[in-house]
Amino acid sequence: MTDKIVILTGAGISAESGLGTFRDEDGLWTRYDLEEVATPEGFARNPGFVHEFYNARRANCARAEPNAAHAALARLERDHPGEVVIVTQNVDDLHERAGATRVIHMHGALSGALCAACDHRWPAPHVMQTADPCPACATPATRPDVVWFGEIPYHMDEIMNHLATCTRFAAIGTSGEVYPAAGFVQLASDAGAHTVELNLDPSSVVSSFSETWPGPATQVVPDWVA
Ligand code: BJW
Repeated sequence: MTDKIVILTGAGISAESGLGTFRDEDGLWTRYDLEEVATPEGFARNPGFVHEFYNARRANCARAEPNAAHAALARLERDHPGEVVIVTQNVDDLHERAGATRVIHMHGALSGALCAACDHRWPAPHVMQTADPCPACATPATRPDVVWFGEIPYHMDEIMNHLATCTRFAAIGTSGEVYPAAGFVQLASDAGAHTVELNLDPSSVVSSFSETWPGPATQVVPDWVA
């Protein structure tokens, strides 16, 4: 039987590339109120502030480079053709820039713009403003194409199919605080997969995993892949 390896990644995998996590001591949610920058209601209240937040994140992402953990996963995919799928909660593009090709962005991407009026999508400019008109319907309702609290994550049917048929599941650099991603380990386990957590600190769902590899992603992921 061939392996199917589903890898869930979170902010921790990009931390050593200089992109902040959300819930760590110096994380984004210690400096920003998530209700204001990561909900549709917050965006409706103050779209300019939300655009500033994401414009800064887009600029940071452009400056960041993939690290040894991203590279190790790209190598795993190359060495096991057709067996590896990366489901990332991250909105950066560091997996792709490291060479991974099968990447599902369940929380969207900084590189995308979305029209809140007609759902048209297009590549985001470096600096976005609410007044930017949608190229399809001309409504000035431009928003980042990311998934906020209360919105439905992208590609859920495809992800559920992968989880139901995987033989191995790994979660890397994610706190297990946000659903539905935090529930994936249980779904993979129910499907009979061997499950591994690779994280700096134990996540909220660590007890659901068969095995844990504690440590920074740039050290533990290359070792796990080897
Ligand atoms: C390292 C490291 C190093 C650091 N090496 N590791 C009650 C119960 C259950 C669910 C809910 C509930 N109330 C509400 C909900 C639903 C809600 C939710 O989960 N809320 C919780 C707060 C309770 N979820 C939603 O609303 C989601 N939608 C939804 O559920 O729709 C319903 C539905 C689902 C499915 C089918 C049909 C319907 C949407 C969630 C959207 C989350 N959006 C954000 C923002 C995205 C855009 C952006 O980036 O700005 O996504 S919030 C933020 O959290 C972001 C992340 O992707 C997400 C997860 O964070 P992550 O990646 O885990 O980061 P951290 O900071 O939390 O953790 C980092 C980890 O790395 C730590 O563990 C560190 O130790 C580790 N680390 N350095 C290795 N060097």
